Amino acid sequence: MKTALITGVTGQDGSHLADFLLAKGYRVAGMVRRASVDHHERISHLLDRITLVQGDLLDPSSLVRVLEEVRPDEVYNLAAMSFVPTSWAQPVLTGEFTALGATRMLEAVRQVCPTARFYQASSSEMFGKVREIPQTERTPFHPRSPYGVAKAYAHWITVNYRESYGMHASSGILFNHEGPRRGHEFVTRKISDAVAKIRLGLARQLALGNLDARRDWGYAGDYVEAMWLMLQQSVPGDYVIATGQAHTVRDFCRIAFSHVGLAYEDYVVTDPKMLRPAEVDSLLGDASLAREKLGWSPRVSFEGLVRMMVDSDLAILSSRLPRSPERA
Ligand code: NAP
Ligand code: F7E
Repeated sequence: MKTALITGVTGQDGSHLADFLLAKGYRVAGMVRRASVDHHERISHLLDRITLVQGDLLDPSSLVRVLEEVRPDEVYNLAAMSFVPTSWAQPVLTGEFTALGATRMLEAVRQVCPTARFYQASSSEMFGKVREIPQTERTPFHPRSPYGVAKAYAHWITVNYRESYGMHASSGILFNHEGPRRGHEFVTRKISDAVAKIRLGLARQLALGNLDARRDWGYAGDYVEAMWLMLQQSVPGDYVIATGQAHTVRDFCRIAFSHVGLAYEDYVVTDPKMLRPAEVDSLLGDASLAREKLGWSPRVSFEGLVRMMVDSDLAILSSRLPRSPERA
């Protein structure tokens, strides 16, 4: 039985990856940071099957202790400050978590379990103001936010540890991936939640920023398989993971609202406060390398993803509504 350590296990991807690895027969440990109130909603269904260990990317000694305790065969470094707008509000902390956090983790692995295989959660945000379309593993980076800059650092330090120490360290350059477990601040979940609220009479309007931003959106459940596949290769490497199709925020709204029989134009308003100091206008990934070398391809379509998210939010909100006398 292999042992995997997941940092960021309470996040969207960490919870999907834990599901995936448990189904593969792994012993799974998840690193969590201390909070005054536990927020384990995404992993509540598997708390009796995984081990939680306390550690923080800011504290190197905690990482060493976690690795000594877990002794993992595979380390998935998913923890980060992952919300792009917050990275302008907290640029230094973003660098500490998202950039230096990766170095602290790599250094701890090098000291405690240097033969463990390491996965770094790199991001399409590193391409930013894109130099070519579509983006591949060879496309130069031009990040447009403190988050993107921090991820570019973390990406290159992973390459550097591979080249300096011969570590089995790989990066997945993942394009946006979503699903019912996505945080509410990200645009897709913000839309699916608002659509459900409007359909149920709980809200009247949805305020968004740039409706013309274009993203290559996939399903998170499909993308965690690619992370695992990278660590099963005899040779480590870097892989773009994407669907190869881009859609605008407006497209997402149109499909989400029409799924419940509404027209988005009647509800969506734009709010300049949601615009970013520097926007990533358009991202489109080419995952040919992952398809050829890993045998990976996405399963869920864009339309399927939008419908899945709206249906999930409708179910969540409906279950919280007071029951009418005739339904009781
Ligand atoms: P997420 O839902 O925001 O989860 C982030 C996780 O990181 C949470 O578990 C959080 O713990 C943890 N974390 C943050 N700071 C930490 C610290 N100092 N020490 C320990 N843990 C810390 O993010 P996600 O969508 O699952 O993304 C997973 C990773 O992939 C992130 O690195 C993200 O930047 C990257 N990525 C995501 C996408 C995407 O589209 N989702 C695309 C490319 C790359 P708490 O619960 O305690 O806050
Ligand atoms: O924005 C536009 C916004 O916040 C997508 C993270 O997982 O993926 C994610 O980063 C687009 C942007 O994700 C609103 O301007 C319009 O162009 O959902 P998002 P993101 O910034 O692409 C990458 C790959 C990561 O690595 C990150 O960790 O949507 N947009 N109106 C809006 N965005 C938000 N959040 N809210 C709006 O109201």
